[in-house]
Amino acid sequence: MTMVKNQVVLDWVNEMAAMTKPEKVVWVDGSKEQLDEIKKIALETGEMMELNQEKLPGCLYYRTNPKDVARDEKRTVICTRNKEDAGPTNNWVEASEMYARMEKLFDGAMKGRTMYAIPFSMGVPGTEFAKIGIELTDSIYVVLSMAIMTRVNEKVIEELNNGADFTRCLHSKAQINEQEKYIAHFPEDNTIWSINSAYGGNVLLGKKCLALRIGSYLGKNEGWMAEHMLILKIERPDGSARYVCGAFPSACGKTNLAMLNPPEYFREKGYKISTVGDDISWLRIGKDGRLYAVNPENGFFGVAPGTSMKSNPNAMLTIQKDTIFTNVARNLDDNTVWWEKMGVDAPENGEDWQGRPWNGKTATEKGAHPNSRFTAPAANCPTIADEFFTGEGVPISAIIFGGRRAKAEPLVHQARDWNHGVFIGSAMASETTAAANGQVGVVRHDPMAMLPFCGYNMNDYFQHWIDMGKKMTNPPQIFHVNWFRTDENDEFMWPGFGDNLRVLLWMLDRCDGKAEAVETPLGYEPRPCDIHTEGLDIDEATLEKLLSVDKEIWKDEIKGIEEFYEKFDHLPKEIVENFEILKQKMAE
Ligand code: OXD
Ligand code: MN
Repeated sequence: MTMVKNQVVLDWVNEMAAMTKPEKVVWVDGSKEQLDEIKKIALETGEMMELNQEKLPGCLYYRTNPKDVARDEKRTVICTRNKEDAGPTNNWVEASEMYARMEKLFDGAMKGRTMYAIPFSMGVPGTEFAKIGIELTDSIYVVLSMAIMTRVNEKVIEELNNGADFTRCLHSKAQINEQEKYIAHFPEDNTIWSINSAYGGNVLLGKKCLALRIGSYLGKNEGWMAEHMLILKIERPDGSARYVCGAFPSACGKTNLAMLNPPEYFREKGYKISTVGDDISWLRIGKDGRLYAVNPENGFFGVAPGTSMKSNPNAMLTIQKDTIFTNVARNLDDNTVWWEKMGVDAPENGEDWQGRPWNGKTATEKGAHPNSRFTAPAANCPTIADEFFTGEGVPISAIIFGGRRAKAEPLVHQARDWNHGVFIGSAMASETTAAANGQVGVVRHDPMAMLPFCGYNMNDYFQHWIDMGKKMTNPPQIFHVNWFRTDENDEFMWPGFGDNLRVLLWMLDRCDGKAEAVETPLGYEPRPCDIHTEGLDIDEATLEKLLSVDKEIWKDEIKGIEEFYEKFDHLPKEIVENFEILKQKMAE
């Protein structure tokens, strides 16, 4: 193994070890031999379990503490010197106060344990987009998950030895004490400290913590963007390839859209969809004035329930090997996994996500936790795009915002220009689902789907969007979609899933200046005849309804946006202007 020689790195690791007091420190180089050794330890101690190696080769099972099953936004903190720099949407504790509080918790937290030091790269090491981090952790689940979700290899160590800067990530599961759990970000020090959790979103520090919260802060200072967006490649029969990014709050079908399977009619014609990313985009302006995106991750950390051969066959095929399953149910007959809406019968001889005997035929409680997950290598995905592996950035034609809206939002609309699109993103909202918190249909504003992930003052984040637009000579077109519009009987009017390609094709034609549109108060919309409906059983009246904008409903929408904006004391004037235009148009 290449040794880490960078003295800055070694000093930091020694300092963290002096505080957390592990029995020993093990550097992780990502080699299969070493990961196999580490895996063996997790199986011996019972930290993880091996699944059926014939049916699910290389797959492991992991369970978290029942109180530690999701990202904990209340315990997630942005720690800056001044409160103003964390802004109105983040929890804030003054940085030195938080260090002092957490130093007490980290003191001796790894006693009797091994500290693993994981040098990792978000993005392909050596590319313009890549950023390096080192995560120190006492959890083997974290080691094995980081080896899937990020790039852990000798190249990263070489970069560090050449003096590369890095994000200092420290994690200890400590005692999983929920009263003393913190996921703390110190953007001014390029540092993340996480303690008392072992759930992925709180402890795989490359993902939400580095790639979004710290990433968005670095992007603001360095002139790029870190966004909660999937990246999709669409190839058309004429040989043209186009790339789009999409930002959606959770439970709005982001992973499904990223792995979309074209309807048969389009497949036969030669349309092809490939996946570049399903959750995070890093975006930079190219020399040609266009916006380029990479997916900085190396794997998928997806929600299992609802994933089936029908809803997302590509995800199902991705998770057949080398995958870690967390908090799903197990079938004890053949030591495989199961979850709700998997599309196969529930096991009678099963175990639920908490390890209790569970009979899927008679059970009244769920077998899998609603936020149970799979952690799978992106390379397993049958639709993964070649560009994912180069890490070079793909030119983005369109940015799509979306939410779950029963009535207010039409199937699709296009922003008049970049600034109007930034307004649309800043005002976007989604209705909560029963699965999420029991209150159905509560509208929650979530600008650019970044509310829990923006690592600095969101006023300034909006300004950064406006400023990026000014620097681009050929910016992406911005669209808003809503796959979830319902009719008088509360039935979805749009089929969704693969058929969403039909809407994407209109967008791409708009980007190419080839499709018609009509102007509405919200922007540009297709006429029903502009949407390809070949092979789809939908009538024009339904399409009309899907595309309609109800000014009465928008009176409340506008009130909702106004209330939401009260938080922000220095919204960019371009956003305020576009809101005024909307209000005028809705009043006409
Ligand atoms: C999320 C996730 O919570 O991707 O957004 O896990
Ligand atoms: Mn996400």
